[in-house]
Amino acid sequence: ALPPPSSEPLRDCPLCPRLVAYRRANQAEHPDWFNGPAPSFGDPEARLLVVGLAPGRMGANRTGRPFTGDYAGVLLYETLLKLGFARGRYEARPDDGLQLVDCMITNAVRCAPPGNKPETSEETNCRQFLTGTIEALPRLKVIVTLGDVSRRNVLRALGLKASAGIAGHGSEFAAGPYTVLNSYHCSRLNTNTGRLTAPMFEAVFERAKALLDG
Ligand code: DU
Ligand code: SF4
Repeated sequence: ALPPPSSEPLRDCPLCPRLVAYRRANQAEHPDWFNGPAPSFGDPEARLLVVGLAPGRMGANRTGRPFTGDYAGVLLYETLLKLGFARGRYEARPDDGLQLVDCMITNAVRCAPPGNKPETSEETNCRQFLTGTIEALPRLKVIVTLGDVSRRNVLRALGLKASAGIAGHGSEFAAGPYTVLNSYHCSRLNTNTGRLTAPMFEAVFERAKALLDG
């Protein structure tokens, strides 16, 4: 039998040449930044997995923790704190002591893509680590997907077709042994335009909580 897929890429993962070049350029310009594949963050016993798109250049790519320092992280971490999926305080630094509770956060693509836009081949290359992350969580029940790239990659990481899910904010469907809850991505663009409001985002995590408590 094949070994299980790895949940974490190598620190200098070579699989996506365009993203490797971007990491190197960022490293040359900002040697004090993380500039690598952002590892998953959270509770290894999590029943809830949150899957983002990819690190922001000046956010997770700088700090090394998903959504940390990204504008999107403010709403995400404040919502997790409010619902009890995190404790402590989010201060946009990886050493702020914030702890996730019954929750883990990862990204469909682990390296920052130029313009926040990964190419399809990069999603494909990185999907093995998403599969590995899912398989490494023994208690996992609910997956929150942030945006459509996340939704499609989670389905494919589970060996399903992207069409097996339902697009759009608030959709809910079974995917293998898990329930997927889909949300619009909590990016600055979506929150500034009102496409995604804080109550809309909270409702997704309230539903996750109800599924886990039920
Ligand atoms: O524009 P912004 O809200 O600062 O977020 C940048 C961009 O990266 C946005 O599309 C959210 C996304 N993102 C993510 O998917 N995962 C992360 O860990 C950090 C940021
Ligand atoms: Fe490797 Fe994923 Fe980074 Fe591509 S995006 S280089 S597969 S860690």
